[in-house]
Amino acid sequence: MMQDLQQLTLALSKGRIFDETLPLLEAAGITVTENPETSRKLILATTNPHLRVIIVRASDVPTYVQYGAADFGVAGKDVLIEHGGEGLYQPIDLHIAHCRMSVAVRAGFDYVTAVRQGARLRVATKYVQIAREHFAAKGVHVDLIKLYGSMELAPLIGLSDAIVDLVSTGNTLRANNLVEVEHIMDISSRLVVNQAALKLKREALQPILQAFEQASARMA
Ligand code: PRT
Ligand code: MG
Repeated sequence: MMQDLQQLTLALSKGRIFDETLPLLEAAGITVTENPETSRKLILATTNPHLRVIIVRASDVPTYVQYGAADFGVAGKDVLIEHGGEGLYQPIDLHIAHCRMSVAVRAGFDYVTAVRQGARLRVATKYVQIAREHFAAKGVHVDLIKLYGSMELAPLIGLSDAIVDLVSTGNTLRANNLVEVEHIMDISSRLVVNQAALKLKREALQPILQAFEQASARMA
């Protein structure tokens, strides 16, 4: 494929990542001229004729960037760990879309005793990589059950003893009578850049990366 060394494609997901990336783009003097919440378009123009934004699922951002279909993108640390980061250069923590990865159980479930007794714990999660590493490091034997959403339901309905999920305000856990019993890691979103684009399109990318870096340092 012939590389257009001027044209840049930025992969974002709808919702919090798009919303929280907008101020960073503004800091680089760039406005996205369409709103993904009201438009059904998946390719959005910006005020910079050399930059377009594509809208993809949050967990697909690293894949688009890895294969060079997008030159760069914004993805949560959770998504990047699960993807593995192959083919991605990760230069900047943008300090946006903050949350934490936690273990939660039904209120009243004796997690400490369950873990101490060494019985296999059933853990439902979308984040199997993170969960596997967390429990392996503790020497806790787990059966991981992969889910794609609504993890909070699993302990309530007897699918699992615990969940590994993202927590922000804690409202979702509280509403479902679950409690956080372990904090695994803090999560924020990072800029990811295709490794070939970083070399071939450095001239076009550099000013945007620099503006992102400065704007996100102010948010840290
Ligand atoms: O929604 P979809 O299935 O399309 O994909 P996604 O959930 O991966 O995307 P999105 O846009 O919801 O999340 C994108 C990124 O935002 C994630 O990869 C995280 O890095 C980050 N982020 C920050 C969060 C949250 N905060 C968050 N609170 N992602 C998800 N949540 C969910 C969480 O899973 C739980 O269900 O919100 C619920 C808990 O929120 P509280 O405020 O009730 O605690
Ligand atoms: Mg979501």
